[in-house]
Amino acid sequence: MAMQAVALLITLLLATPVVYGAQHIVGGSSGWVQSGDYSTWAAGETFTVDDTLVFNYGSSHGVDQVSQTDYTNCNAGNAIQSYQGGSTTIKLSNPGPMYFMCPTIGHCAGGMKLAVNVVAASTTPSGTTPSPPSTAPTTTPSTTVPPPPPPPAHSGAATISCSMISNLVFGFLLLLATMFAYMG
Ligand SMILES: [Cu+2]
Repeated sequence: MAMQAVALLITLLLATPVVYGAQHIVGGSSGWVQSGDYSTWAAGETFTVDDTLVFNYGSSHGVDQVSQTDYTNCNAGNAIQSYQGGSTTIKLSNPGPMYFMCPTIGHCAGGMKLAVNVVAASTTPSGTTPSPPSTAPTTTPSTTVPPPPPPPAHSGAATISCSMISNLVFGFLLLLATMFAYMG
């Protein structure tokens, strides 16, 4: 029973996905489209530093990273970054809000805009918890390995005790000889 529980725990630990940089496919299988509802989509996701946003879209669309004001006003005129090409991967390098919109006229106003709030990796328990178990097992064996060194010290101690014993034996023989000399 206990073994089974341990085996189950190990299986669960191994099965836990490593959360180093999750990929968020914007809009899921629908992708980055004109009819998308990206505030609802973003609300269901947790964006952590080192995660990536993947925009998949048709040729009539694009991805502009914009300021909060430009996001609100659907202004693509001051884009921080502009992307085209149908597939754009953006790494979320820093915590804080990020705003995106489609620069095609009318698309942003129609809802083709995305706001994400990127959180630091340490503040999300779901992102941090899985990693310690993977490092803990590697640290435990390394602390158990060192013990081997003792042998040389032991042989040294053996040499010392040998010479001490021979000294003791020699001293004892001397004592015996002296005693016999007195008795004789
Ligand atoms: Cu568009």
